[in-house]
Amino acid sequence: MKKVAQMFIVVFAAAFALMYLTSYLNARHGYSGADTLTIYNWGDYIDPDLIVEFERETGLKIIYQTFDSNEAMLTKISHGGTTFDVVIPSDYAISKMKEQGLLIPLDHSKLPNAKYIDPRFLDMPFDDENEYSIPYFWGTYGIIYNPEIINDIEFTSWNDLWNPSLRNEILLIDSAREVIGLGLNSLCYSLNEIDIGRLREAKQKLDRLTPNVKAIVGDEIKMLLANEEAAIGVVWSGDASEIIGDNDKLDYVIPEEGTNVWLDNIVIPKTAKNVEGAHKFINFMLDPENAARNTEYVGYSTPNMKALEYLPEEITEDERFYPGVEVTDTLEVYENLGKRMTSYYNELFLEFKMHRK
Ligand code: N2P
Repeated sequence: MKKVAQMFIVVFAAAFALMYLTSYLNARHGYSGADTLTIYNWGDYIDPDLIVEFERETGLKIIYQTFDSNEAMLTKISHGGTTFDVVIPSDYAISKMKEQGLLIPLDHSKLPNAKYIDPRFLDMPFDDENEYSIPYFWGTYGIIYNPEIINDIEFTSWNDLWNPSLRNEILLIDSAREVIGLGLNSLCYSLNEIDIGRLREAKQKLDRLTPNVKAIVGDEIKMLLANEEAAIGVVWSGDASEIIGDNDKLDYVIPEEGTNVWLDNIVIPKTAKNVEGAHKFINFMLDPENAARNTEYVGYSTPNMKALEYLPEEITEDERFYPGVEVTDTLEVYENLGKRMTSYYNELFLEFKMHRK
């Protein structure tokens, strides 16, 4: 009898532990189901009012988590143990996710609002016919600077960043592809360079930028630059537009050697538990009025043609943030460089960060 009681206690304890573990994982990894929708997005990349409205409209509860680089997002998703329903990766990351079988094809019959997307952003090489992805925001990567602090320097080139008078004045985004990319671009090499000699040369050149680098940071870069904590930032265009919205003394330039033009897209990962809800969410974000509100809030450039009609001209006619095809055609899109090269870029970036210490 005693044995039966002991067994009962063990079984009870195990069941309790399992229940506890499940609820812990639910909270930590955003496990979702039919009445929830788990979204994994870049930080500061959606108007929170739209989330509330979507919840009200559909009765779904949104669980929201953020990442700050494609690499961090890829690591988390490919390690498994998450059930995100909607994710917003960039171009080359989508090609990697496809390669790893991490995406579910979209059901376009459930996305009638996709017709508002500018065809210029459709059928991209990383996802022919938009089988898996729908454009969300796009932009460039360049230099934002405060002319009042740096008075006589006129920024036109990546190489202007190396000017010795800019000691401790530059903020960089904590992202491998971007920082290694600026080293490569300053040498007029491709952003998709795979030649080890050229990559090492770019890294050595970046090491020489170290005295001018004040910090390597995340989304706080916007607040730091708007508050004039540094004179220069190397940022994504949408962040620049938001910073300039807060402090119009600053200006943004696409350096003459060229830069990256990127496109972030909404996808549904393989592990999604609410594919129906994910389609509803994508279609909701594609609604032109919602897309326009999201654009005004986030500050990035919308690929939604119809949304442009709801936005003030001072936004849509600003060529710093809505450059024409004649400019974007000269810029480079990141390619998926494969596992080994990606690790090599990450390694170089880590070495560069160590060099600063
Ligand atoms: C938003 C970052 C956008 C990333 N904070 C550009 N791909």
